[in-house]
Formats: sequence, structure tokens, C-alpha cells
Amino acid sequence: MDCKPFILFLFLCLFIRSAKLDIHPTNEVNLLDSKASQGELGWISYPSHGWEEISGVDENYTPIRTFQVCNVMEYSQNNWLRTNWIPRNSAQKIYVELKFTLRDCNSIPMVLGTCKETFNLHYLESDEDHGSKFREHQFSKIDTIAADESFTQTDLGDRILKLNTEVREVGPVTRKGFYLAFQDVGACVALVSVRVYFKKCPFTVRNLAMFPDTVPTDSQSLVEVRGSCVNNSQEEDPPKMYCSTDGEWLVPIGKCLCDIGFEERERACQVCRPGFYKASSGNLKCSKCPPHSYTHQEGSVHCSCEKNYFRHEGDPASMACTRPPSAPRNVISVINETSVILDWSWPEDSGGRRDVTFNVVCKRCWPEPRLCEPCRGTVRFLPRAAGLHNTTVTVADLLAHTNYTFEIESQNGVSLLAAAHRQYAAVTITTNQAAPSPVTVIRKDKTSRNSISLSWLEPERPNGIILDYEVKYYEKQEQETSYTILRSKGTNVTLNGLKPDTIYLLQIRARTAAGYGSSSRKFEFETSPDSFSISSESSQVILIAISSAVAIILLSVVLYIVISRLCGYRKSKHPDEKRLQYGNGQLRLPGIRTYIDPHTYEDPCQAVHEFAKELDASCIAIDKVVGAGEFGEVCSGRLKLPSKKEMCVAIKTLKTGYTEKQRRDFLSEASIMGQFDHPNIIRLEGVVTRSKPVMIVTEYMENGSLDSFLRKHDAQFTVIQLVGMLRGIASGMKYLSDMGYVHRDLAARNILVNSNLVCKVSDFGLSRVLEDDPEAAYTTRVSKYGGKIPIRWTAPEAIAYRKFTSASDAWSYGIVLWEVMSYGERPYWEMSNQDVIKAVDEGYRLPPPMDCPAALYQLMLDCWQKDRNNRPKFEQIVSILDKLIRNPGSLKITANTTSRPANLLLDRNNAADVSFHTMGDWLDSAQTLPCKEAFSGVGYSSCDTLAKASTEDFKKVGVTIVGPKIVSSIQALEAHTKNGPVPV
Ligand code: ACK
Repeated sequence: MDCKPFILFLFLCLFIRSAKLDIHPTNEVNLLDSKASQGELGWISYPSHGWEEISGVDENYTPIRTFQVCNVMEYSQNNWLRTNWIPRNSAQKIYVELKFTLRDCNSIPMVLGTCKETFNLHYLESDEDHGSKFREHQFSKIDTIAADESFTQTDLGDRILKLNTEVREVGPVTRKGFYLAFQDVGACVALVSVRVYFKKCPFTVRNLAMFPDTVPTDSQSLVEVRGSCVNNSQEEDPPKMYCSTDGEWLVPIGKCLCDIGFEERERACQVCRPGFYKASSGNLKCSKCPPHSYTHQEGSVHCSCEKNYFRHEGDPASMACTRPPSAPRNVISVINETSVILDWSWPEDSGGRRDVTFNVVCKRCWPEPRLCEPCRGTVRFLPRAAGLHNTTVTVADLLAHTNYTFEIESQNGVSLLAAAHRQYAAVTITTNQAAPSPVTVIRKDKTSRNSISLSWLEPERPNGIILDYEVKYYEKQEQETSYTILRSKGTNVTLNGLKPDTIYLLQIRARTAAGYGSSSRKFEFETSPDSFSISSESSQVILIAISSAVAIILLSVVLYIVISRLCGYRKSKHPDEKRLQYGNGQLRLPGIRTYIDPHTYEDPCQAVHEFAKELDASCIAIDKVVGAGEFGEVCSGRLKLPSKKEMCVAIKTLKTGYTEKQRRDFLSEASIMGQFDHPNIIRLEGVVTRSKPVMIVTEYMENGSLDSFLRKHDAQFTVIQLVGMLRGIASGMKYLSDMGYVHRDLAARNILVNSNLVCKVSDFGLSRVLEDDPEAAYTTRVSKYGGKIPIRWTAPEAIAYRKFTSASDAWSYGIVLWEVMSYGERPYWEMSNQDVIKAVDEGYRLPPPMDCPAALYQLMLDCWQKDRNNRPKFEQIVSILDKLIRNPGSLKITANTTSRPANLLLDRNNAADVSFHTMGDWLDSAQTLPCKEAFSGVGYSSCDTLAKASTEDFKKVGVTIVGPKIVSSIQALEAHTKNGPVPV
């Protein structure tokens, strides 16, 4: 029976189903695939009537070749089908995949007992193709192949068709190639496809390393494979993987990193795009260029800086390019004799960097012609002159009464890279007079029984011309209970009349126009013992010398009295004498310059020309009007004097149509101003009286008057800056009071501020003192000039009975202090003048401004002491403020609660106690032991919280404190600074 046709039919149906699954894994490399051959396969059949090659088509109508055999009706079947020679390639182990159908013997009618349901698979290795030579015995059997599923024919005549797939492994194979053979011993089988393959680990890229195609070994062990880095990458750890016998990659180790300028994209290292950079190797993405930098190229490792921007060598590539900082701002100087504290604000633009530092350059300057030279090495900078991280420096050991310019330069890490100009702010100061430093070197030249001759070296810093030396000495054992003082013009002296064999202690101090300096330390000297006798000759000489000296001294005294009487008479009209008479009614000490009231001149024009320079109007250019004064407009402009640099000036004009009195009054301000020479007093440049308009020309103050300046810059300054301004005002007022001048209208509106925040006292009118001031108000009391009084700024005794003194100026200073600390708030707000007078009289005082340091509020209260003798002198105010500046920590304790002061005044007795610096001080001084408990009861546990407590809070716990009668802020401050840093 021939069953071949129906077998073939089955094949086709099965192919349609199996083809869909016929996708081989990528790690299988085919050595043979019968389905891939479209022509005859050319395999050999023995005997030739056994296996038969048949053509068919698959589901795509692609021709395929199949083999079949079905000699089930005959005995002793031994049909071989041998493949062509298959090259081994690199395979070590091969896989044979067979697809076949096999007919169930039971389904074949009338078969003899020979029908089989298996066939055998064999192979033969050889190094070459043997062609058609076939020897059965050379083949080795791989396995007997049985069908998992055979097909059968049902009773109804339907056929159930099953395709079997069997895979067998063979290996290791070592020869160059091999044959496979299929032995049929009497089955009905159709070999639909034969595929021979081996497995490999295919090429792959892992961790940016490439791993080549790798054929696993036949043994069970893994093959270790070294990867090689993809282009533009470097090994970080050597990359490795293991190829398993199943053709799978296992255990990746190590990795490669993309080079700089390349990033990992799609398992490769690809170049950075323009506008991006990568500065370090690693598998990061390329980064966008940071601010102020760019790149137009691919593969950039960094970005270039834009014009005027730079990168410091230590800057990371990811940092924005930066530029040098702008100049420091708001430089203020606080002068203390021969030292100055410079304080400034951070530059507006730090250039994008945090490493801003400051250098201070000191120049000593002469005004005419303006020449400057670098300061000598004796000048000390604290903490140092260069590389300052803070915005303050103290410059010490300057020369007294000398002009200096300080340039404060800001720098950052890229300043040196920028060829730009230095960025600095300059401030010019004049040091004050200072007493000489102590004498440090004293030498004993000669000693006798009754005398000692000494000489010494001039003090290291004389700070002026030394007028004489004071030598004080006494017997050591007398402990200074009695001493002798000698004055010497030179640097040597002989002390006579001493006891023999006695120890003396001696101190010397030098005197200049600024007064005595500190005494030297005590030096010890001993006279010779009694046995050391002087010859009679020498004693005679001494006697003659002493008698002559006494005679000369007597003669000098007589001559001096006669001459001074004569001169005194002749000079009685000299202003210096008026000084003694009119210096605020006080007798001033000779040698100290004193203010002269221009009204004491019969012709006030004479006073103007004595104290003010007449300017040629052609030297003045008016630029614009900046305000209105009582007598006319106030303008800004420029003054260009021959052979001098042009300078900015303020010009006060006298409006046309003035009366003679108005002219006199207008110019009296210049007569007063012209007598002053101090860095905190507005400087008069000159007057124009010989042409019209009549003008008063002063230095120009860029920031105008202090009250409006503060209102414009509300809360923008540090406390130290405010204290620096206040210190300047106090220093100017000290100068005025030393000169015997009483201002009478000290108020923030009459203080001018320049571009360096230096404050200068201005407004020195006379009759105007109170009349042209818009704040002046009519009261029943009028000033001695018949003018009005600015009630809110004026001391009660000046309001009540016109007692204007430096002490009433100190009261006004307290109000200025309040105005400054409240950034230009109006004192007593909208209270009426009458209410202000009444409240102040009853002991009420302004409350502390918001965030006002307690020490400053205490100073205000001291200035507002009812008894004017208890108010601080301006000298003390300056020294208090200096101490605060040197010890900024003392400004941290604030006097008030957090809000702006309410429109309510404080009882002076309570208010006076806001300033205590430690809680203990305060409680102890208040002598209120029970109150300690009371406070602990309401949770006042620290000085800070206590300092913030309002008067109301104090009252709540029943504490009332009587304020000390003395100037408590000075005491409190001194007590505080004792423990604070050592003053410079
Ligand atoms: O606040 P201000 O701008 O500053 O307005 C007033 C105005 O003139 C009337 O006094 C301004 N002023 C007065 N003297 C000077 C000066 N020396 N420099 C600059 N401004 C001045 C003042």
C-alpha cells in the first residue's frame, strides 16, 4: 500500500502551524537548515529505494525539501539517509533539531509484524568531505528517536496529524566537519526539517564595553571574556563577563566611562552638542554652559566666559563666570584723635562671587597743592590692611591734625584676571589733635649727693610740637604724698636739692597744644651717699649759679608784667580779646580758639571779611536749585579757583530786594561758619559780597539733610553705620562747644550728609537761629533774639527762660539721636507743641525707637535729664559712642519691643532703666530683690528678654525703679566695656 501522498498532505498543514513558532534565538548559529534550501538537498539514500526526497511548499508557498520512508509492508528494513558534510565552524557542541511525523502502526491496515515506530540518528566526524562514499559502520549512534505523538486514522476516516520535534546534543566535536545519518528500520516516517546549530554568546555592549561573539566550551565551566571600551571611553574597572554553555552572558563586572566632551547615549559615547560641555570623564550627561559662558563647538570640555567675565583657576567648570566686584559703598569714618575707624557697606555687585575681600590704602595728603604720598610704615591697621573679610578696619598711629585719604578697594577671586580699573571708594579725613605719647627712654647722666642730671628721648609720637616737659619726682618712701614738679623746654633736667643717699621716683610727660600726654612709667634714681662730698670750689660755683638764676627769673617776671600791660592796652580791640568776653559768656582758656560773635563787630561786614574769603563770582558755576532757604534759593554748582581743582559746592543766595538787615543776617552765617574748621562742621569756601547775587559758598553734601536722607533710606543702615553718623555729629558739636558756640537749633534737618555718610553740622544763622526754621513755633516764650523756638528739639530751660547752653544743645542732640534711630520719625509725632512742653515738664520722655540698642536709648535719656548739669558733655557723648563702636556686641541689646513706638511717651523714671547690660546689673541696681522672684514668676529668664520688655511689662509685675541721678549710660557702658574687648 502506498501511503506517501497522504503523508505529504499532512506536512503542508503542519507547516502552517509550526512556521509561526519557527523563530530561533539569536544565540543559535545554524550549521544546517533543511528548510532554508530551495533546491535539492542532495542527501544520499542507501538503498536508493529507502528514503525519498520530496518537494513541497510551506505556508508562504516557499518550496521546501522533505524526506520520507514508509516500507512497513516489507521485512528487514535498513534505510539510511545521510546529510552532506557539515563544516563544524567554531562549534564545540552541536544541537540537532528534528521535525517529523510518524504513523501509528496500529492505524495501518494489514501490516505485517515488521512495522516500527522509531528511527535512529547517527553522526560521523571527519576533517574533509568524503563525497558520496558511505560506510554504515563508521557512524556512531546518537539516539533512537521515537515520536511523542504519532498520527493515526480514526474509524470515521479522519486523520489526526501530529508533528514531533526532537532535539539532541552532540559533543564535543573536534574535527573540521561531520555528517548526520537517519536510519529507518521499518517505520512510516516523514522528516519535515532538520536543523543543526551550535550556541554562542552574541556580541553585546554592556557598561560601555563591547563583548565579542563567544562560543562556550563544551565543559560546564563559564568562559571569562574581557570587554573593550566603546569609542571615546576609558576603562574605569576592567570590564569582564562570563559566557555560559547556554550562550548567555552572565555577571558583568567593571565598566568604561565616556571621555570628557562625550556623554553616554544609546550605549555609546557621543559628542556633547554646542552649548553643552562635559568637563570630567564619567557617565554623566553633558551640561548646559553655566551663566555668562558659552561654547559653539561640539565636544566641549568647558565653556568660555563672556566678555568681562572670568573664571578663577580654582572655580569648577560648572560655576558661572564671574566678574570683579563694584566698589564698596557708604564709607564712614569715625575719628578718635589719631586713629580712625573706617566702616563701609558691601559692594552693590559682588561680581557673582562670595570671596570678596577689601584692601585699605592709606595716603597722607596736603591740601595746596593737593599732593598725596603713601602712609609710612608706622601706621597700624587692625586687623590688617589687605585681605579684609569684614567691612571695617581701624587705622591707628596716624599723625595728629593731618589729612589722610583712605581708599577702600574691593576685590574678589577674578579681580586680578580683569584688566579693569581698581574698584574703590575713598574717604578723606583730618585727624584730631592728640596728646603726645609717653616718654619711654630716660637716662641718668650724672648723680651727686644732692642732685641728679637726667636726659630723655622725645616721645615716639609727639603728635605736634612739644612745648615743654613736666618732670615730677618724689622720695620713694614718701609714696607720692609730697612731690616736686619741674618744667623743662629741653630733653634734660638736673634735679637739685635732693637728699643724699635717697631713692627718688620720677615721671615725665610731654605737653603740646593738645595738652599733656600720658606720664612715663616711674623711673627710680638714687643720690650718692654722704661720704661723697663736694669740693668747696664746686659748692661756690653752684651758689653763684643759683643766685644768678634767681636774679634772672625775677627780672623776667617784672619785664613780662610790664610788657603784657602795655600790649594789652594797645590790642584791646583785637578779636582775641573779644573772645574772652563773648565766648558764650564764659571765660575761655587762652591758647584754645574761641568763637567770636559777629554781632560784637560794629560793622558786620568786617566780620565777614575777617572770617570768610571773598570769591570772584566768575569762579562759580550754578548747576541747579536744590532747595529753598530763608533768604533765597540753595543751589548746587562748581567752584573753580585759579590753580585749584574744580570742586562741587552748595551756593546759598540772597534774593534780590533784600533789606540791609537781611543782608547782614544772611552773611552772619558765613562769619560764624568761617571760624570753624572741623570734619563734622560744614566748611565755608567763601562768600560773594561784591557782586550780586550775594552768595555763601560751602562744600557740597551729596545726600542733603539728614532727616530726609534717613526717611528715604528707612531701615537700610547697620546700627554701626548709624552710630558712626551720630558720632560725627557729636564730634562736630564737641568742637562747637569747645569753641564756646551754642547752636540752639540742632536737629536732623540741620545736619547735612555727604556721599561717604559723613554728617556735618550746618545752619549757623543768628537771628535766623530760630526764625527761619519751619519747626520753630510761636510760644509765649521767645528766644533772646526774638525768634521762635523749635519746641520739640529744645531743652525745657531754654524754652522756659531762654537758657541756651551747650547743655541745651545736648538735649537737642538726644532728640537727633532719637530721629536717627527712628529713621527720621517726627519727635512726638503729631502732638501739639503745648502738649509736648507739658508732657516733658511732667517727666515724660520719647520711647525708644524700634530696635534701638539699649545703650543708645539710655544716652537719649541722659541727654534729656531735667537738670542740665546731669546731661553728658559732648566729649562724653563722643567717648560713649566710640566705645559702642569698638564693642559692637554692646549694641545688640535692644531697648524696646518689636513694633514702632506707639504715640505714647514713657515715664522718665521707668524709661531710664531700659539700658542695664546684664539682668543682674539691672536688678541689683534697682535694689528690688523681690522683683527677681516676680520676674521669674512671669518667665523673664534672660537679659535679652528682659531688655525687650516694655515699661508696661515692668509695671505689670510691680517694679518701679528710680533712675540713677548720675549719667548712667556712661557708667553702665564703662562697666560693660571693662569686660569687653580692649579698646584700640
Ligand atoms: O535736604 P536737602 O536736599 O539738603 O534740602 C535742603 C536745601 O538745601 C535747603 O536747605 C540743601 N542743602 C543745604 N546746604 C547744602 C549743602 N552744603 N550741600 C548740599 N545740599 C545742601 C538741603
